[in-house]
Amino acid sequence: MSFIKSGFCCRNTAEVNNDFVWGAATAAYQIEGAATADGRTPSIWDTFTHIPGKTHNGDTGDDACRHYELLETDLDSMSWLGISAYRFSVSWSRLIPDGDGAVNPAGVAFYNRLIDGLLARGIEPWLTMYHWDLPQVLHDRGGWQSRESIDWFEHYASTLVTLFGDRVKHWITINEPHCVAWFGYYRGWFAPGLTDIQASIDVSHHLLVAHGRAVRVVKNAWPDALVGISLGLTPVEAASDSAEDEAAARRLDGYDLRWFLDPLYGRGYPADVVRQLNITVPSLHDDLDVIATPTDFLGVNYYLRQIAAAGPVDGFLDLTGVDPEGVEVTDMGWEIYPDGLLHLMRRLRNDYAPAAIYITENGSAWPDVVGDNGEIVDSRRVDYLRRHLDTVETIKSEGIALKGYFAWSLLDNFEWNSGYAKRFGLFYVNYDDFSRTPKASAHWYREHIRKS
Ligand code: IFM
Repeated sequence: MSFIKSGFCCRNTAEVNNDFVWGAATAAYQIEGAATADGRTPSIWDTFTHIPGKTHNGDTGDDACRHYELLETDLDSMSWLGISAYRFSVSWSRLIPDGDGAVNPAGVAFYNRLIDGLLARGIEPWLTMYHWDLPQVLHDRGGWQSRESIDWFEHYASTLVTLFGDRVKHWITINEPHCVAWFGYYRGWFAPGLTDIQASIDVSHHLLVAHGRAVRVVKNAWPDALVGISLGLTPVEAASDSAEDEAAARRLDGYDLRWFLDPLYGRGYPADVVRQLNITVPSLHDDLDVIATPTDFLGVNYYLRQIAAAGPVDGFLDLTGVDPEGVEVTDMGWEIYPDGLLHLMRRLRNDYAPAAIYITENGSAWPDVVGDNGEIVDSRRVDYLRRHLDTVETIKSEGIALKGYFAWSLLDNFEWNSGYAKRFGLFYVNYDDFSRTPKASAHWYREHIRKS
């Protein structure tokens, strides 16, 4: 294993880092592996990835990065990196194999080892409750399309808070609900692979209500704990200043951003989007109040911007996405656009005024190669990081309540339908022997944290 064995330092990161949180993030299905070990049952992603043709190369998360097995190694990597916080998600079906019943002692033991191992190294655990891996047994009972999912999630959140709330003080309820709902239930790209617009709307609503219930669970049990949601926010710009393109951009903005932000911040669902989609918002009960339960922070996952033009390509949205010409893109084909992060933050402050903001994901995929000397010189990732962290400084200088930054990702991992072909990690994972090697970007980020 090529990972540095020394470097296990325990400096007081909060003191060194002026309270700005420097972190790295991962998600359970993308790194854990051990898909059938110790009582874990399948999630919808296990099912989906085993359907031929759903992922690049037929890749699955069966082994992923073997993090379940290599936990200590990964904890040591984090310690070496000098991060003050680690954002991870819990595999619901590892913790509660039948979805809403008894806990699995082996699952509890694993997450206890993780949380205790972080705290022993002076790293704050940031726990994401749901990063897309619904237990298959619950999907078979109606899944997120069923209103019952709200109760299942509340039970799951209560279980997490009871088990780990004495040590976990930072909670993220749901990661990127638009990916779950839009990509999983309308586009069909993600698990469970449905293509039904009304189903996707119902799912988005149940996710948001489930989020609100979970916020209440956390705050009732631990009033001092901080809780929020992580939204994937990809700002939209119009391809030109024509009225048609501006209107197309507004439609996409409504669907991708305002659909989630507006109800979370007490404005209900945006009426223009309801009209445009020609859908029925599920019956509401007191749901809008629950969704708008105050949170301590908004998690922002930022990667790129989108450019929209009027056009018939995207069915009900009546628009077409435009790839800007002559711009630098990552291995995902995503434009590198740090200014978009600044514009987004200004808008969030002006339109929604979150109590605090954390960038809970930001990073880039590149076709990394191991050099003859064993080094991975990922200069383009370093440049991406540097430019986005310069932007972070600008954002802070404008007085926006940005309190932390989590690099996506700690290590290369299973990139959903792109399988293992896309590498986002600060640490290179050799998928033959599962060794980890810090890339140049890990060295750069480490130094950046040290100097901050
Ligand atoms: O890998 C994903 C992550 O799971 C959610 N946000 C975007 C990342 C990169 O695609």
